[in-house]
Amino acid sequence: MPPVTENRADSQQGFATRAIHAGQEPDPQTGAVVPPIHQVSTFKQDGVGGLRGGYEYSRSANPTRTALEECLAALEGGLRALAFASGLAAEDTLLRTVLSPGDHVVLPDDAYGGTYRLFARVLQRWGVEHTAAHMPDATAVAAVIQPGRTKLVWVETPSNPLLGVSDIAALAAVAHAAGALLVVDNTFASPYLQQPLALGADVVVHSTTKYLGGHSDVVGGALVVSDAELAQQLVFHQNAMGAVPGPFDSWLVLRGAKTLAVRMDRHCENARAVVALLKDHPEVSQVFWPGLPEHDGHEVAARQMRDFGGMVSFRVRGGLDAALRVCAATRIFTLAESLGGVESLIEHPGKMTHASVAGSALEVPADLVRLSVGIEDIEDLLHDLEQALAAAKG
Ligand code: P1T
Repeated sequence: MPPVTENRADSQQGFATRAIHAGQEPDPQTGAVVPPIHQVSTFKQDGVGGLRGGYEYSRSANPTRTALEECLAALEGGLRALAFASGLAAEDTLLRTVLSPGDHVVLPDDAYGGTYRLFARVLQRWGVEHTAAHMPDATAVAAVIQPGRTKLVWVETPSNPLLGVSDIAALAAVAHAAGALLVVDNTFASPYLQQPLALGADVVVHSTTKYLGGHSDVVGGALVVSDAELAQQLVFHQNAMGAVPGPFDSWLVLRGAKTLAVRMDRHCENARAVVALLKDHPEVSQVFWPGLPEHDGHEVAARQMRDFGGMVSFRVRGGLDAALRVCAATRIFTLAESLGGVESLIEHPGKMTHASVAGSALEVPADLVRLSVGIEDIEDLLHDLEQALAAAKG
């Protein structure tokens, strides 16, 4: 396994330059300007232990995955990134690296349903306890910390699906005062809009399935850290647990990441226009988007994010059935789970992505609809939403 090295990207470069070049020098043998897909499981040794490029077996490390990991570390301003087969695989590896039976974690009261399910249905059986807290309120988080037992504070900001915004620096202070790690799931913002490590977070988690991949054609995950010792522990567990992405999936995420900056700008711009339509629409009772001045977390978001993102949720005045009718009526917004791709998606969190949190502190309103606003022509998106909202009345 190659040693953990500081990422080689020049941290002085701008974001878009790093996205296109970090970890992606032209291939030294052929000059190929894009890193090759090293579709290989094992590497010839020149005598036992004589590794040519530091690679021995692709679960431990693979050059295409290394390229992705170096790029992700550069984008988050971290020391080391690790790529995984999915966002949940990244989460599981992190949790079983840093937690032991008897430990306690603070979880958000708004988060991706699958993340909650991992804690409530899997880790709990291994003796890890959790308490859900309202993460935008750092005082409420401090109040549920169990001194000596709480090892980790987990936050999504913006959160899925209610777009809550939490103050990363404030939560880092609360977690660190208790000797706990602060983990930030940065999936909704992407590293282009928000850099949690610079704000004091210890670990950044990504579902690279979303904005980083950006084209709804790959499932992947990542962890990014600044601390060398934690990096070493994670590298060990990544190999020991084995939930790694293949070379082609690594290559797809890397290809997607190159255009993250321009895509995110357009996602944000389109979301802004979608919110303007929804806000005054008679069938809509509430709109969730951190860019709205009346949003509880607007000031924090304006401080810690570059822009407000492409995810928008709203409540439909007519309740559950009306919300389901809207979801069924769009023509350009595709009814599907997931988010962050170039195409616009619509979904009903209560019955889809967040069905697993029904009855828990994370249960979402039945009349809630979530949009992943894509980068199509905005006139077409607005027209589609207008006609779908007309279906709300039935
Ligand atoms: O799906 P996967 O790559 O395993 O990532 C899980 C995950 C982690 N964190 C956040 C904030 C997420 O939104 C997700 C996945 N979310 C969806 C599939 C969804 O539609 O919300």
